[in-house]
Amino acid sequence: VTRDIDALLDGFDERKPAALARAVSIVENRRPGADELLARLHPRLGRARRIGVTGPPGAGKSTLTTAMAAAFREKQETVAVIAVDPTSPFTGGALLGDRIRMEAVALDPGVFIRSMATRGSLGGLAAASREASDVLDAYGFDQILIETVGVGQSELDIARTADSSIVVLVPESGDSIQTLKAGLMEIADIFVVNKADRPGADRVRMDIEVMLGLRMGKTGNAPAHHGVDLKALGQKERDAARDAMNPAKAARTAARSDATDSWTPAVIATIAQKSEGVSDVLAAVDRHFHYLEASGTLRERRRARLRDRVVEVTEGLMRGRLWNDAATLGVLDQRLDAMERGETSPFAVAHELLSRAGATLTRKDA
Ligand SMILES: Nc1nc2c(ncn2[C@@H]2O[C@H](COP(=O)(O)OP(=O)(O)O)[C@@H](O)[C@H]2O)c(=O)[nH]1
Ligand SMILES: [Mg+2]
Repeated sequence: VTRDIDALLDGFDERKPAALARAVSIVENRRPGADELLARLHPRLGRARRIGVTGPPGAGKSTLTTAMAAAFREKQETVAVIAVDPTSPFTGGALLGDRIRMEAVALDPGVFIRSMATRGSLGGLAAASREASDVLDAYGFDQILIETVGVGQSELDIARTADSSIVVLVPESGDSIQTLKAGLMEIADIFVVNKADRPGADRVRMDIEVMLGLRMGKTGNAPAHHGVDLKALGQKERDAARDAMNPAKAARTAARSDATDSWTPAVIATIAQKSEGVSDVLAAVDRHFHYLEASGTLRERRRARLRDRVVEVTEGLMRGRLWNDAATLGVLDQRLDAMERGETSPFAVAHELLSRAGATLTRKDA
């Protein structure tokens, strides 16, 4: 296995697409050697920007992702796209549509596209998309776009592996408030109101801005609302006070500021089908990345991700080693009689298993 991985890494150095495709498949399908491959790739991580694109089905995520990929390419940046769509397996019409639309950019060697359908648990999908992102990062892609349907906890987990999260809504999201309550509000670094060619886009944009403004007010980012004597203030303070009474405007102003101590999501209208507004989305992504770097949030987020990763891997290793260990299972079975008679308890046995597990848990071969 190690020799195979050496060959793969050589392929990475020579930027061979076949090596990339193989490496992605190995981690996606958790084939033997996946852990060693990821371990060897680790020193190469950290260059790519990971951008999540999340939102309800049909909002235009794939269309926007494709338009963003094309826009990045115009700036000579390489782009990888991971489309995670548990609601539509490969045979589904929606995904077929995605693939046809994406074909235009797919012929470009500076673009890599991989669809991941649900296989086993959604939790596994989050891990697979994150590890695939690691491989793409190590290979040297500038931008990694991760499309996921924002409908449940696991999809939010996928979104959380991104540096910047874009939440896509549409005018028809009369349920937009509902969507936002479902956790999307918390993960959104940038809101896109797509299908702005349809009526109601302004309304949705305003709703989001009001909500952002109210949230800012609550967390104390905006000046107090009450008892402000406008005449006693300078122009700047007067503007700030007026903004405070108008949450939507306050949010718009804050979203444009270069402050690095806080981030207020930009709300951008797009017609993804015609690539309208897409350059604004890219500019917002750039500004967000600048904020992440300048505020130290990027480093914080990446360190938190490393920490989570170690916890997750450790738990997986412990579980696998313990329950695949014949001696451990033997002791467990031996204690059944005593537990049945009430002479010992599951808790006491659990402690016993753990205290004799040291060598099992730390052995290197497993
Ligand atoms: N009118 C309009 N339709 C759009 C726009 N963007 C995407 N669509 C259409 O909306 C449908 C769903 O788009 P898709 O990108 O597959 O959505 P996803 O499920 O969020 O990935 C497709 O028929 C697109 O052509 C837009 O800006 N305006
Ligand atoms: Mg899609």
